[in-house]
Amino acid sequence: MKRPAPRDLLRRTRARIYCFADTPALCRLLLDAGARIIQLRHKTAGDEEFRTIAREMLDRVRAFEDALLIVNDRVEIAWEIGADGVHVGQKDLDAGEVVRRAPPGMIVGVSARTPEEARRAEAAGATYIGAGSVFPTGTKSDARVIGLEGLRRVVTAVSLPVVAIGGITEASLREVFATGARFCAVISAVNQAPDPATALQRMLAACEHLPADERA
Ligand code: TZP
Ligand code: MG
Repeated sequence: MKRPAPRDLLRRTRARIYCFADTPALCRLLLDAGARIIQLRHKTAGDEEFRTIAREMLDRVRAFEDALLIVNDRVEIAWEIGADGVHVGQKDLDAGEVVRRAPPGMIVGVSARTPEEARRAEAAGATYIGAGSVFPTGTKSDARVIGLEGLRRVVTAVSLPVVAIGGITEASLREVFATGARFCAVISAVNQAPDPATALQRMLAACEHLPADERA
């Protein structure tokens, strides 16, 4: 059967924790634990190393018919390897240009801290908005905190699904999803946990008991 377009898979995905990996091994571990959205985020690798990691991660992701690989920042590599999506920040490429150049059906995620940025990204044709940092985080040194209220304002400003990010832990999932966010993006609370697979499984299970948001 033909694989649905990445955007359709994103709309349907029930695993509401958006994960990050910078190695194929971590990618596989997260997929095996139930992740269905993996972002390759690697700030320091050169393009050659990044391309190799991306290809290997895509191999792992393709072992699951409903899993998605989203590439952070390096859109050319994402297109070259046939990734499911790209994610760009406000300081990266222009969202409209990325949307115009992306293959049909590809996911284009755009970071936004304010309702204005979110509306602009929606008008440019983004597939989802990444909004944060919701809480203080040690993972991104230049992250500015928007809080739950800031997140709620972004959620209300657009009809796109919103991926909340920044300092989210198992304990804060309920209040973050209560803003109407569709996914929670989590780096340290999973990847730096003593047992990442168990940490992710606990978070995915916690999501199952929260009210479903049908915005996506
Ligand atoms: N963008 C805003 S906050 C952040 C990014 C990439 C880091 C999120 O990491 P953590 O460890 O889940 O706070
Ligand atoms: Mg970026």
